[in-house]
Amino acid sequence: MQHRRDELNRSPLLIRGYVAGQFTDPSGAAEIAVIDPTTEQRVATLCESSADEVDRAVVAARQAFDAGPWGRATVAERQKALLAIHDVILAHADELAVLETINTGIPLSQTRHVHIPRAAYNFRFFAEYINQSGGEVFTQEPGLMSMVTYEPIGVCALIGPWNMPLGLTAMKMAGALAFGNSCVVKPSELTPLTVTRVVELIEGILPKGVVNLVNGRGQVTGTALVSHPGIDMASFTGGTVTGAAILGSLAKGIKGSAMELGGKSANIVFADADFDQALDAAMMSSFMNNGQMCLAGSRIFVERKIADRFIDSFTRRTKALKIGDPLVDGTEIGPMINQAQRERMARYAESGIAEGASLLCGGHRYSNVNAGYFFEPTAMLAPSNDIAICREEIFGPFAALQVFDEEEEVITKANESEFGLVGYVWTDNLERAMRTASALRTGTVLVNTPIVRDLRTGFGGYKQSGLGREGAKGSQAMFTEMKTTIIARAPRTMPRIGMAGE
Ligand code: TXE
Repeated sequence: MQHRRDELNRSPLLIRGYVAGQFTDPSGAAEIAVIDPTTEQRVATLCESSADEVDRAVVAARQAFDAGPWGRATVAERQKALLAIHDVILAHADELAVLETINTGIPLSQTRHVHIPRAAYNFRFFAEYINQSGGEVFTQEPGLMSMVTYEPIGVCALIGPWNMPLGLTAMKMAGALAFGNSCVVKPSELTPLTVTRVVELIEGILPKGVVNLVNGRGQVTGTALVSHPGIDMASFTGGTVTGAAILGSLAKGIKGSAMELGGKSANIVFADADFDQALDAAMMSSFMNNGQMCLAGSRIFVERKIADRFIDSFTRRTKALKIGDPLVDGTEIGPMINQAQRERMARYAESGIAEGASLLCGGHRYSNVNAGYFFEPTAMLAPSNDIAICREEIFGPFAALQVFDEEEEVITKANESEFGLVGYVWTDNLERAMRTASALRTGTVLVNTPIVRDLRTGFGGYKQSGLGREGAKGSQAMFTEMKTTIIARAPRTMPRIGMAGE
């Protein structure tokens, strides 16, 4: 693995666009260094797709959709292609996991066992789903039939984030392709390595122009893509501010949108919960993925009766997290994606202290390394829910703990958020679990379990956490147009107007 990093340092990859079945000519493109956040060394050079290249990608996707065979392919043909993509990702799983870890700083144990298998499974899931899903038929009266069918929406702009680059982008690609669309994919400019490699690996599986790739910054390539009149919808995962800007562009063309945005998820631990399970899960949902997860349960509410013990154990375990090179076995926390994210952590630690929170551990740049954007895993005890560390998405290894006394009080506090992505509840009392789950204003509630993703269910958020849901029916709603066809099977009785002219 280290040899792969050395190799990339010696000869960085060239990241280009892919349009109508060909990697694009990078001459004249603005070049952006893609950095390994562990070493701060360049591992690739991204040749930015200009507005012109974006235009060519959208036109290629349009032509593939309007005139090509994919939108008309049979279910069996689409299944075959999706399963081939699944297989090719799994066949290259080790290579992709190492690339993902080098590019993101996320520990290899997680990219290898979670990100890459999940990326592959998305394609398999949708291959199976399209075999089972269908439309609906209603009869209003004898002789009249209403038929609802789901048809591909057309050209989908798929914009991915940097915190799970392949897994989250693959979810969008699998859904869009399964329902017969063509797409233009734009990975984050910080983490284009694995998506670009997969586009290379799947060459030949799909007709030309069905999958196109553009690479570049949000303000350049991203803006050109979401404001292009030739797209039919955009599916975006990323920050809420960026999501709002994209919605503004889409609104001008009345285009469809699906937004998976930020979160500030509450993790409520009642005193009757299984203490060890709740603690293990609180650690996981605060620090997995280096804490850079939209679904992080990093706003932890602990009932007073167990608060001292819980906070003490949580702090000791946070201090003991193994920080280091994410390629090395046993590393639990790697670097932040870039310097800006590391500085953001430090600013939140300072703001927490200024607003009266106590620092339990961490709070500073981790300096026991020669390079890399490392930050100490941090836990703070907050005096109230109103301060920035309890309100804003921090997106790093940073937990804000609060103590509560009453069920009603904690539900109110959990819902006092602009976000509504996930809620975690830990209790042994079934009625309380049901009450709390139904009171939480979030798209997903997890009771006595850390995150579990079941693709048959929808994932997405209430409030500023997004629009739409990813997974089975949610993805179908996102990537299809619902068409109603009403058919008369017998002559209709209707008022005969204008008969004076007869
Ligand atoms: O991501 P952005 P950023 C949150 C997290 C983080 C914050 C900012 O809190 O600190 O967002 O992160 C593309 N038109 N999340 O700025 O901007 C961009 O190129 C079209 C939550 O790094 O959201 C990239 O491909 N595209 C999150 C993608 O949007 C644009 C995951 C995401 O970038 C664009 C990541 C534009 N105007 C960050 N501007 C989650 N929900 O999981 C940017 N992009």
